[in-house]
This record gives sequence, structure tokens and C-alpha cells, in this order.
Amino acid sequence: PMAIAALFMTGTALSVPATAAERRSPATPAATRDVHPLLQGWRFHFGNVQADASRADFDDSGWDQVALPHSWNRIGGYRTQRGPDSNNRQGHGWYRLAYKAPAVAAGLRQYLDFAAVSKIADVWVNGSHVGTHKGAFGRFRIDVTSVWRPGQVNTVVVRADNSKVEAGSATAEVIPLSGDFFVHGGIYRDVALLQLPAASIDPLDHGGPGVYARATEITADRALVEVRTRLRNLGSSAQPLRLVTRVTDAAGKTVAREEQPVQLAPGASEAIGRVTLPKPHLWNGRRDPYLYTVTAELTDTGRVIDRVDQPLGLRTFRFDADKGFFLNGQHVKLHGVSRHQDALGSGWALTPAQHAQDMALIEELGANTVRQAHYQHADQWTELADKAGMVVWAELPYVTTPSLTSDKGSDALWANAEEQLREQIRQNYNHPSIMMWSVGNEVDSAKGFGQKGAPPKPLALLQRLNAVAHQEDPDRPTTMADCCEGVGMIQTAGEKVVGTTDLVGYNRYFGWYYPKPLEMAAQLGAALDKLHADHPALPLSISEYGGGGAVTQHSDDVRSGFVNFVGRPHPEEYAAWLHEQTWPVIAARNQVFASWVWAMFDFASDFRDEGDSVDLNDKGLVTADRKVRKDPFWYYQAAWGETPALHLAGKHYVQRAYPVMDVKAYANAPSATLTFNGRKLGDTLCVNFVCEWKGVALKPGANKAVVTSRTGARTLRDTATWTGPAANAGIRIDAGNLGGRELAGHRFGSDTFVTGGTPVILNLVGFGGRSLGPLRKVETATPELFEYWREGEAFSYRIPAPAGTWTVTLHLFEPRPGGTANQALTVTANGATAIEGLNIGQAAGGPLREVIRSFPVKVGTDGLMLDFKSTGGKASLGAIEITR
Ligand code: GCB
Repeated sequence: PMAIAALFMTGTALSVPATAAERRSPATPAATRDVHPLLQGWRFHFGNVQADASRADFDDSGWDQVALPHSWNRIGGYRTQRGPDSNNRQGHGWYRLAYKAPAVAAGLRQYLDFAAVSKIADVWVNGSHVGTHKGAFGRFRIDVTSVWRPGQVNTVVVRADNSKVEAGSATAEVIPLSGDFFVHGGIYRDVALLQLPAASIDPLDHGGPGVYARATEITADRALVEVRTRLRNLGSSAQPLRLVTRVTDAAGKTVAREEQPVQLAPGASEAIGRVTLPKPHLWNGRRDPYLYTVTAELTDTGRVIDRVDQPLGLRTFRFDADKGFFLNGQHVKLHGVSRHQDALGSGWALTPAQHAQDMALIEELGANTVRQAHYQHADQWTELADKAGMVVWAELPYVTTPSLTSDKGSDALWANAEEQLREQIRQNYNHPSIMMWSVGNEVDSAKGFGQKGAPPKPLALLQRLNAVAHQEDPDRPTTMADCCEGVGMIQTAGEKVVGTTDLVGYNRYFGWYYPKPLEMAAQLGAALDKLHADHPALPLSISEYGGGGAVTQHSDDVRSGFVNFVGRPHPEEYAAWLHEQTWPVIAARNQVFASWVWAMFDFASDFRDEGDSVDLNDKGLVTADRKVRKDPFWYYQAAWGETPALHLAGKHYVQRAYPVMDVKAYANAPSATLTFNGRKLGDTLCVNFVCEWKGVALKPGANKAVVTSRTGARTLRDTATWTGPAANAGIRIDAGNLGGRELAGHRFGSDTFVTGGTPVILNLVGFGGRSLGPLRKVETATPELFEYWREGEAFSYRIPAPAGTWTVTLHLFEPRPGGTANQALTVTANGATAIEGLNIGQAAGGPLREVIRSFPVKVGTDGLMLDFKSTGGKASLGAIEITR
């Protein structure tokens, strides 16, 4: 808890405009803080240690040599690349540093500054335990003066604990208790030694900067800025000092300045500086993210003894339940992405260059808002958001499992959640990009992960956190992400939580966890309208939506196959289609103040085994290695970008399964033109940024597509090359399957060319690949053909088989244990009866056995029409092969 011993505010705080001289001169090159980065020379050991590794004389020569930032965890990978790279060990990671400290003048205080240690940190200096910090994301500082030896070698030892959360573990009292992401362990952000005089700006204010600026009025003529500076005097007598509060513009010119005497009594205190900025230049989002710097300087007879610089962005904003979001009085439709802080191969230990790359990609996408999922992100990341003009949803890691027990959670858990929230708000208070504090994500889901017993009760803690956020920051609204309201298929905690916070976000997975591809847009629209009608005064957003996409798995028709959301395949084309369906529904509704795609990047989640990845959540628009932009990325670039965009979709699906394809481009021009193999296929209108040419014939081998579009005088062009199957390769369809694949040495395409019937999966799996029922398998040489199938009483395939004589082979089976006594299947090929009165179950001699039927067909120029009609029960078709 914060210890404000006394509020000593002396002198009159006068706001004086900067003098002409100050305005001319660049920012005073005053002393900044004496900060020594401690990034190199660490030794690391994972696991419990024999001797007491916290001792100064412990022999760590056998330990690994590491540099910070560091994490011992590496999670996830793609099957088609180097495979999973998983070190998901959880427990104690030990770090030791022998540091030759600078010699300093007597009286200087020494602080260790940790930008983050996950998840619980214990710190020793020269063998003495100096502090514990609980929380994987917040900055913390420890006053180590009493044990520090200036000018000598000091031993710094850190034990990072990311032990599995379970009853009785220390981590069970530290949020988050679960979530769809891996809590990497380690000192994964920077560490530094900070040396300050005994009387200074307070470095121990919940890890915050000690300086907090707040605009109390913003008009075209002036901005009034109130700057609260927390001070600390560790000496024994009062110090007569002066506090200078200054604002400099982006060019470094001082534009406002105030100076006040502070009689700094021993202990903590605070002073408020008030400055007026004439004709403020507003921070205006992506269009003009203008930043001032606010500086607090403590001076002693003219000499600067401490100084803190913080960003200052002047903006007004509001959320309207009907009309959406307004920045500086103007409506802005917020559209963006969520971002997790891991990358393939690096875990959480991201370098500044990696943070910058992430923000650059988000800018390239055309987003204007970022959700920091599901926890406090690095200060540098939020700085990048300030500079890019992103509107940020910041979030407390109160995620999924409200408590390990079935009640509302222990006092220790509450205290930890509250402390992490205070840290997050103080540490990020000055970032203009942040416009809402989220106090939770999906804590209303009954299941949590590993939750046992009766549904937990998240409401009381949510209410408490909401109050704390308001107390810490009266200017920003609170929000939270809801999982369950109105989603019948998800079990809820039984407590209604929506309405607790000022705003709300709904995590809604239409087309994915509620897999009705064809109805997804209508269902989403209806759901949004209902939520708004049910909470007419509550500004609402879509805090998550999206679906998995694997750039090595492909579909020729995303409407035909079974959407297998936790298993394989996750065709890239389906993810693209899901976004094409979703965005127009959101775009059409001003009542949705913002939406965030889940997620910008594939990210580490060690219980997943989906798409073509292991231990990754693959809903990213970009792969976890940041190398591949998936098709939906290009869709959003066209939909959101303010500059002309054009991109051919389907470029990762090079080897085509069928001799025809639908060509699709994303563009924000009204129309686009396709030239295919040198032939103009003509213009097409781009509807909702999608321009499509259906059923384009592929020749065997390479096919070259060139698409062009015009915006004003600018012509854009994009090209792609696709490989058509060999002339006699035949056509193989994996009925019911959303994706195509290699089976028994042949290329089977995704379920395509079909109308009627329903796609079905044999073994439905749950999260983590767990089977949801007894595993079933069809008795045959290639049981994979029946992992998915199409069933129905009537369905037909119109297959673009080239002219000639072909053999059609149908792979059929009866999935129902009882069989169907009276079933009779008739199949016609181009109108002629090929199979008549077949009872599949009887022919197979029982359920889950294959029946193969082959027949010849003559195909003319109109292709092959196969009609399936079944009476007395449904027909179940695993695959079709059409061969010479
Ligand atoms: C959610 C969670 C998020 C998950 C996501 C998913 O609702 O908030 O943490 O990663 O769904 O992909 O299932």
C-alpha cells in the first residue's frame, strides 16, 4: 500500500506561461536520472537449487550465461516448419548477477528497477532478501540502499516463479489464474540500478513515474494541465527545495512552466503544479498523434537534483451508447486488433526491435486501436502506441478463472488484483493512447480452466476493481470483456457481470465457436442489436472475434466443410471468409464503438493442438514468427486502410487440388480487373472490399494472374501464380472436410462443388485435442477418408471434370450403430442411374465399415453431375474419386 506520510504542499502554485527566452531555447539539458542498465552478465539456472543460491558466495559458475530480457520458456511452432519448440517448464528460475557498482557520493539512495519479472519475483542483494513482487507484468522498484556497497561488487539474485497454478501454490494468489495463453517465466523485461538523492521524486509509487499529468480543460485557446508530483524525503530533516513543472512541445520548446517551493518533510508527500498551454496542439489519433513532454524537476538552490519526463497528449474523448466513439469531438470508428506479448522463438523476452516491428505491422494493417491482451504490456509498447496514435484498451489480467476455489476468492487474491491494477494505472497514467481500463476478461465463464466445483463468483471482485480504477483515474472509463451474455451454448458463472463497468466489450465467436458459417453474419447482427437493446445506455464493443487460420491448410469452398474449430484443418480461406462476413456487420453499426480482431499474431497457448500448429492459438492475422501475413490481414488493409490497397487472396494455396478456382482480390477501389494467363477475364465490382471471379479454369502447371484496380489517378497491380493439376490427375473430393489434404498418396481437395446435405465429423474433439466421446474409426485402409463426411437425404455434386471417360469411385459408410434397415440410396451420374437401392449398412455388414462403389461415366463439356438420393435414412459419403 502507498504510504503518504503527509501531504506537505507549500507555497502557491502559480501557473506562468513560459518566458520568451524559455520558448526560444531548447529543453534545458538538465540532469536526467542516474540509471545503469543491468542487462548483461547474468547467470541462470532453472529448477530448485541444492545450496542456497541467494547467498553472495554461492558458486554459479556452472550456470548458463544469459542477457536480459530473458525467459526460459519457448512455446509452440508450426508442424510444417521446424515443429514445436516447446519448453513449457514451470517453476523457479534463478538469476544471479555480480555487479561492480559505481562509486557514489555519500547519501545517494540505490534502487533496483525491474520492468517486469514473471510471475513472482524474490530479490536478494548481497545475501539479504530485499523484496518480493507478485505479478508478471508490472514494474517494481526496491530500495536496496541499506545492503548496497557502492564501488564494490554486489550480488543481485532474483528468483522468478511461474509455477503451475494449483491449490496451495504461491502463484494461485496472483492473477491471472488461467487463460488461453502461457505465462512465461523470467526477467523478461529490463532491469536497472537507479541512483537518487535522499530527497527525490518518489520512485516507489507502485512502480509509477511519480509524476502524473491530467488536463482539466482543453479548448482551442488553452489547455489547463494539472501535474501531480509525488515526492519522497528519506533524510531526517525537511528540505527546502523547488519543484519546476514544465511542458515542452514536440520540437523541444518550453511552452509552459511553473515553479513552486516545496518544503520537503521526511516521508512521502506530493505537490501539484498547474500550467496553462496556449493554443494546444491536440493528440489526434492516427491522423496526428502530437505529443508534448511534461517534466517535473526538483531543484536545490538552482541545481537539478531529480527529474522525470513523461509523455503528454492533449485530447478529449467520449463514448456514446448509440453513436460510438468521439475523439476531440469527432466520430471515429475504432477498428483494431488484440496483441499478446510473445513471439515465436523469443517467448515473452521481446527486444525493442520486436516491439517496434509489431507496431509497424499493426499500422500497416490500418488499425486505429489496440487491445493489450490480457495484461499490462511493456512501457515501450504503449509509448509506440502513443506515437502511432492508436487508441488503447489496457487490461488487468483478471482472466477466465476468478478464483481457484468456488467462492469469490481469497483476501490475498483480492489484494493482489487490486495492487496489480494500481500499478498498471499509475505506471501508464500518462500515456495518451490509453482510453479505457479493462478490469477483467471472461471471468463470467463458469468453466474457467481447471475450475472445479460450483461456479465461481466474479462479480464482487469486479465491482471492487471497477471502484479502484475510478479512484486511481477519474478521467478514463472502465471496461471488461464478457464471454457469455446471451450465448446459450456457453456455461456462465451464474452472475450477471455486464453493467459493472462504464463500457463493455463482448468476445463473440460467430462462425467459429458457434460454427454456423452460413448464418454467421445474420446471427452476429441480431446479437449486436439485442445486446444494445438490452443495455441501451451502455457503450458496447466487440472485444474479440476471429477464427483460426493456417497458411498451409486450404479450402476451395469454405461453405461446404465442417468447421473444426479446435482440431484440424484451419484453412486460411475460412479465416478470411469469417472476417469478410463479420466486418461489414460491425461497420454498419455505430452502436459498436470499437472492435478488436482476435488476434494480431498467432500466440503461445500450450494446451492447443490445432490447424497446423502445436501450442499456438492460430487466430492471428500474422504468424507467430511475424513472417506471413494471412489473407484476412489483406482484407483488413483494404477495409480499414486510408490509402489504396489491392491484394490477390489465396497466394499460399499454390498447388491447387482442382482444375478450376475462384479468384479473389481485396481492394478498396470500386472495381478490379483480372487478367489470367494473359487473357482479360474482365472487371468485377468489389463488394465490401471483396472482388471475385468464380470458376476460373486452371491449365496444368503454372497459371499467372494479374489484378489491377484504380483509385483516382493511381493504378494498383498485384500478381499471383497458381499450379493447376496435371491433365490426367483426376479429381478427388474429401466430402465433409473443410480443408484439402494428401491421403494414400493422392491429393484430395476440400469438400467443393456441392449443394445439399451437411458436413459431419466423426470424432469431435474439445480443447487440447481431448476427445469428447469414445474414439470411432471406420474399418478401411484409409480411415482418414471418413474423419469427415457429407450426409443427407438429397445432395448433389456438380464437378468440373474435363470431357472424356472417367471412373467414379464413391467411398460410403454407415455411421449409425443401429444402421438403417430401410435405407435405399440412388446415385445418378449426368442423369443416368449408377447405383440403385443401396443399403449402405447392410452392404458393409455393419456400421463403421466402408462400402466402395465404382462406375464409369462419359463426360461432355458440361462436367459431371452426381445426384445422391436416399430414402429410409441418410446417405453418408466419405469421398469421391474421379479417375481415368
Ligand atoms: C477468448 C479469450 C482469449 C482466447 C480466445 C480464443 O474469448 O478471451 O483469451 O484466446 O477466446 O481464441 O479462444
